[in-house]
Amino acid sequence: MHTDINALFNAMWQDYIKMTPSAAKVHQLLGQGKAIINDHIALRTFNLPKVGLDVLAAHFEALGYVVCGDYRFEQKKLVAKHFEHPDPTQPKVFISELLVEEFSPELQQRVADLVEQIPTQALTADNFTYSGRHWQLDYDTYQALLAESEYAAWVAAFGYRANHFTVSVNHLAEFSTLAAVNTALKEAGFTLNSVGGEIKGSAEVLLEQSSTMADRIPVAFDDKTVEIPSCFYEFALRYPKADGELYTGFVAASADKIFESTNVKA
Ligand code: OOG
Ligand code: NI
Repeated sequence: MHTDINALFNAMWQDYIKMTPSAAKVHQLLGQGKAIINDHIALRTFNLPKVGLDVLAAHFEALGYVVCGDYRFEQKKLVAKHFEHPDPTQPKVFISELLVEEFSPELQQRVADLVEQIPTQALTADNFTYSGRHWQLDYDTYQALLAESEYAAWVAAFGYRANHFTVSVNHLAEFSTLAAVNTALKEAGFTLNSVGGEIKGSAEVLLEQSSTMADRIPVAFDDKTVEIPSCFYEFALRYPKADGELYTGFVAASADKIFESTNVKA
């Protein structure tokens, strides 16, 4: 496990921008050359004991992160938790896991076959949270997973890495509303996730979020290389609670739609 929080996030960012060619352009557009504060990053996994949410969380808990909220997504058959660091300038971490047992026996078997291939020592290695996939995967298996769960297919194809970074709009010098951020992104040619509207949430729930649709990159399956959705960029604007401090949680109804930023089918 990493002992240096900045080293961990730098390595995760380097991996993320390889998966997300548009991220560097978005970064330049919104930051105008200045540093950008990340609101949060997110990771995905399957809930099998070997590699469940807790296994990923351990890499962040070792650096001082503590669990601060949990969330359930009935329809997508997912649960998630979010973690915060005592230093509020460090990104929050949102980790979800697929409830594998709620799917068909065929999906359960396919996922078990993937997870079994992860070498045990990889799970605690420094680089696990940006190590990608640890298994063979043919295109038919990807398609079979996709038929039941976009999420399962994404994890199978991309494995363990940040599926998005999130710009803290509160900290941007040039933009003060999420609508202004969205307009700048669209004018620059980026496609936003419009599921349930471009802005998810509101001042009333203390959090507004938007995201790009994931980039598409060529992914090497065992039998062929195919362009599929990889990772996306998110934008978050937080509002103060009654005590004046910014809300630090997530909003399940909004998160439910952010997950769809990696959908293959519109
Ligand atoms: C996570 C989706 C939820 C948020 O900020 O609400 C989320 C994912 O796509 O893995 O990131
Ligand atoms: Ni997010």
